[in-house]
Amino acid sequence: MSQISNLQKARANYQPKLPAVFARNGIAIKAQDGEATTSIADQAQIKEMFPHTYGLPLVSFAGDAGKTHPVLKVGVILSGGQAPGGHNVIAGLFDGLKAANPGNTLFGFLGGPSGLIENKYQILEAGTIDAFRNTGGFDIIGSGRTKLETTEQFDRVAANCQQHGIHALVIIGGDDSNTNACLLAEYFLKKQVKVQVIGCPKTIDGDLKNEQIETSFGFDTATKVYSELIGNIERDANSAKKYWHFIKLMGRSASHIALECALQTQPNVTLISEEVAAKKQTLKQIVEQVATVVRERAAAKRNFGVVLIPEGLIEFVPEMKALISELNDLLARNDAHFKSLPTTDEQLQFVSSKLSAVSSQVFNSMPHTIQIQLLMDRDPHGNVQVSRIETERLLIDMVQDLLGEWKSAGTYQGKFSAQNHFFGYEGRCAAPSNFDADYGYSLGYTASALILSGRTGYMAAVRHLSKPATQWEAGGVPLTMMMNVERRHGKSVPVIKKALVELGGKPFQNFASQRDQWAKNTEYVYPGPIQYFGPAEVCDPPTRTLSLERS
Ligand code: FBP
Repeated sequence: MSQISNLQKARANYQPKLPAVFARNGIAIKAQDGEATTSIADQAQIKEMFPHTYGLPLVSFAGDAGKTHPVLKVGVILSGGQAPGGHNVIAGLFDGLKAANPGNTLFGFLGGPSGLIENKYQILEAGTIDAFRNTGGFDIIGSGRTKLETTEQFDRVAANCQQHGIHALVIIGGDDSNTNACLLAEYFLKKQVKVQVIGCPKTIDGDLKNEQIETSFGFDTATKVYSELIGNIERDANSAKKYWHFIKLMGRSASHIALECALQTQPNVTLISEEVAAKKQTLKQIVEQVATVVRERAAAKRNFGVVLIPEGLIEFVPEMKALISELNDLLARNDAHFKSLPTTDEQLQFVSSKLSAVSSQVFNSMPHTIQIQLLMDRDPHGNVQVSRIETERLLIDMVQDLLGEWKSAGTYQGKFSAQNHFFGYEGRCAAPSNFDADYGYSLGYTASALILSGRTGYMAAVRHLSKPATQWEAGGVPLTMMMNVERRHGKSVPVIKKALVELGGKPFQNFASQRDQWAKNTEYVYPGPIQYFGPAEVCDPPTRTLSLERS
């Protein structure tokens, strides 16, 4: 890295805050076992699938100064999409390991899980770690989306670890990566491979959370970046008073990002996929809902507004959900034939002819560009890549058509001029907020403490996150505790349960109680950019979601 910005220089000196137990004792701590645990659902099946790691106790840490630790070698990978705070997880892990014994070594496996399988690594030295402290991105060792799931892969990972004498692996990833961390921990215990496996909760999507894990790192910074941009657009909309802005936000299936940004910026319309599914809303009904707000604002001479759209929306609309699931099966079964078709038109025709009558009708009613986007390659987990489907454009076109019909019928007299935006990559590598810098570092430090206490099959957990960091508590949660059994590609498999927006939860309820006002009036809030220097109330507050959920 040749040149760095002035902010980066100043930010390099930021010392992330740690939970009190570490702030007082450093890594000289003792692990304490809590109660034995059970999985959140499907207990009998999960117990049978994970005989060695099921039922482990919760772990917390207390002071125990003076203990010496043997020399350890630890490997780390970053898995999946980038999330601000990842570099600090690695820095916290490094500092915890070095504090325990300066002879400890940290191996960074390159490019995500594939680095672990293919034995591509770099030994992380203090100079490298220092250059990446408090920075965004995953470029210190790179990331990737290879699935670590087969026994052949597990055997290769075991062989690579044994070759280097590695005692423990830390997997920094989302729900799928941590599910695989759990499978790996179980496999190693079964095969008596002496390598511990510890997970860390990462994802901007905010969907890796439960009773024990309050949030994933990255959600805080990403939503603050998007909220800054949305606020800027709202101010532009309210200044020019001539555009409707349709903004799609990343987040995969869950709408946590859209909901958090709505709470921060108070736009006119926010669609929440989980509500669409609960109400079984059709695409037509969603379009009517948005167009009605446009019409009501037009009647008050407000021909402008802002609409937030979660990127997974399309998958939650019942007729689209059915279509996507048919397409997933169809493309998986006919992969070679489909790819051999020479033109896009032939591919579209092939698909349309194989779909059920209902899905074929839905598919054929979509604009050509959306049809093509629906057929794009699935990700390694077999999911449609929702970030590549331009739902925001689809909604603009459909709202425009409906308003046109209303105009002809004399029931609408406004002007509708729309702009589309997609915010995702803009926030994933932002310099971490104080919250994510502190939380990421604390997670890394906690992972080192779990390793030093000999644990495997755990996720590093830091709790009481809505309070100041000095009141945070560190511990470990057995990965099996978060598991349930789900049907994936026709098979029953154990997976960490993905957290969707709960319609009965405080964040959604808070939003729902205000959204009608925000639709009618112009009550925008402009959060401005993340602040790294200044008073705690400006620099440190957690997300609204976390505050509401944990207050
Ligand atoms: P993770 O679950 O890996 O953290 O995904 C985060 C995410 O940004 C999603 O919001 C988005 O749908 C996806 O990654 C985009 O994937 P890609 O980086 O492969 O374009």
